[in-house]
Amino acid sequence: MLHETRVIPPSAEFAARANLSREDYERLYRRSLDEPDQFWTEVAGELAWMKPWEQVLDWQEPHARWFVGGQTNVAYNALDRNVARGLGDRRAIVWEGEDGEVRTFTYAELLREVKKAANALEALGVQAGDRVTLYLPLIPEAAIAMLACARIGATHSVVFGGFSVSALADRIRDAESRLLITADAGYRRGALVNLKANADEAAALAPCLENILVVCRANCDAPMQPGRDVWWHDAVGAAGEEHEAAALDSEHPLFVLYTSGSTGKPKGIVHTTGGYMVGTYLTTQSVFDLKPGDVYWCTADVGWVTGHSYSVYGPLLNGATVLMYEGAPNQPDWGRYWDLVQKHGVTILYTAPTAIRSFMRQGDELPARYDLSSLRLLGSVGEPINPEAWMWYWRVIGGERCPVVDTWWQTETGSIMLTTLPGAFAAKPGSAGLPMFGVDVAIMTRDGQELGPDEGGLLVVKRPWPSMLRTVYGDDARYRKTYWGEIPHVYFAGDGARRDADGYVTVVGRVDDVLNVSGHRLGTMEIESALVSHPSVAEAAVVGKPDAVKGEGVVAFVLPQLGQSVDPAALRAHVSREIGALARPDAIIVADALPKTRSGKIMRRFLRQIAAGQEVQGDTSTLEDPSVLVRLAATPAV
Ligand code: 6R9
Repeated sequence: MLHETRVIPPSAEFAARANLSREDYERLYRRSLDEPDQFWTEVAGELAWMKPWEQVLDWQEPHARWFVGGQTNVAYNALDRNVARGLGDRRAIVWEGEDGEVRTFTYAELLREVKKAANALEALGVQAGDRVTLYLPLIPEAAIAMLACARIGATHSVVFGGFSVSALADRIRDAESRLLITADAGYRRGALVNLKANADEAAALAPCLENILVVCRANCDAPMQPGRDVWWHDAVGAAGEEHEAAALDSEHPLFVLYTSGSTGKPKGIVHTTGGYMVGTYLTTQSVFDLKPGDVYWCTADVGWVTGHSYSVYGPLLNGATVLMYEGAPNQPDWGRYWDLVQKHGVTILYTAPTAIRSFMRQGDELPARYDLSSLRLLGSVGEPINPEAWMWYWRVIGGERCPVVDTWWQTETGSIMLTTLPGAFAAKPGSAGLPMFGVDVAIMTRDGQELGPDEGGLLVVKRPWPSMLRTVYGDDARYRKTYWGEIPHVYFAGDGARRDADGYVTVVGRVDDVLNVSGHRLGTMEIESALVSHPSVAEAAVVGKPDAVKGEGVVAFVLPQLGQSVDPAALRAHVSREIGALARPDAIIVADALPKTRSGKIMRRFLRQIAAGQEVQGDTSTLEDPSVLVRLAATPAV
């Protein structure tokens, strides 16, 4: 990646029709930094407000309030506003199940469903400010439930359907949710995942839960606990079709989304109403060059931030037609995405490098069997994309006709922060690119020195932006410390990066103990806690190792309890149960000791080298017993 020199400009055709040119970007970007109040007033003014704001930004480091005093509603802006401007008959969501079932909702139909769901939530006693946890497959009801929460001012907390009982229970408890919305089951690679059974177990661990609303996705014979459990089709089916969206303060919490950090407990990232709405609205429109008639597909599940901002809120705020696909990319085979593109005439595709690398492994023949000529723009998100995968995506999927936008951002940033606008700039494969409007980034050293071109350092943001996180749920001290306490007066992203002479930023990966496995963030500490909670394990250290498809794989070094032996299959199953299958170790190395300093700190740096099969390099003199490294390197993984 260091030697990547290719530069891929957009085709003349694409550039000629693009919403934003290079001159537009330069003018608007300068304005967004020099006259931020005017810039954001214009953008936010394109959306509907029930009460205008008095002040664009109130910044009391590290706390920002945007569009202060204003009142609005994100669901109103995504639905009622679009229906009012004549888009009622436009398709809002086209959904395809893994089993091939298709359901379509126009904007008018989606609005009706969301109003009914909002009434049903209120009938269950949910009020503005309450938290509602969602644990659902990727079905239309997931978007409907999110929007219904937003409509009444309930703060949603979506937990990815692949998470385990204990991960779900932790998140319900941390958010103190009164209501859980789940489904009887979901389809994954042809099999049924029994979400309701997990929900029941989690409910037993989370006394704050009062009700469970259950969508029937599979066969509807899930056991229901009278007085607590309610079928979605009963509650929503019986609800009225009239509902007025709540006028919510601009800083009203829209959602909490849990993400892994460098310590054991996942953080509940809090996003609020006005700023998040404006940020996702503007970035979706400009980065994806949205036009009427586009069929836009972001493959992310709503369990992740990408699914929040770019499968639901951003595109619907723009009146786009969104494709949603429930299942796995290889069900029934690796041609499924290309079949979906062909069948639904997808024009914009936004997916992750890990998926692209999996497709690449299957060869060029499979995509060649499908008509992909509807595509006009491709996007990538979730982890650094290696130039080879970028080129393959551009050549084989995009037919050398579609620009590829690599987009860097985070759960915390709420919306895209770095990219090259597709019609405005040439892309440099492997480099995320230039800052979005209002985003003021720099590369710094740990002690806050700004670095020059091509110098590697830490990626920071120097001023607040509308869709930034506001706090960590229930732990503002952690918010201050993690994001604004590492380097004084700047937002610390936790990523290493460098910027070239043209201003393009290349993000190289995390600098903390966070792994990026198939685009999903996992804390090494989280996995270690899961491992040591197994009776056979005394101690564990987890590191990442480069993986050709997943980006990073999970390697666990485990020390057995005295007199016990470690069963790798049982340990993997245990991690799946504790966190979810995505955290299952790829390799387990059973050790008789871990490399520790005299003060007892595990030197993960050396473990990373061993995991990657490299020679151990660096100063081992601080280790209590350097011979541990030799033994570990000679131990085969199981
Ligand atoms: C949106 C999302 C955030 C972390 C982030 C970084 C990595 C995401 C990237 C990228 C390089 C890109 N990351 N996009 N690295 N290039 N285009 O993925 O949010 O799940 O919170 O992950 O993912 O390391 O810090 P989230």
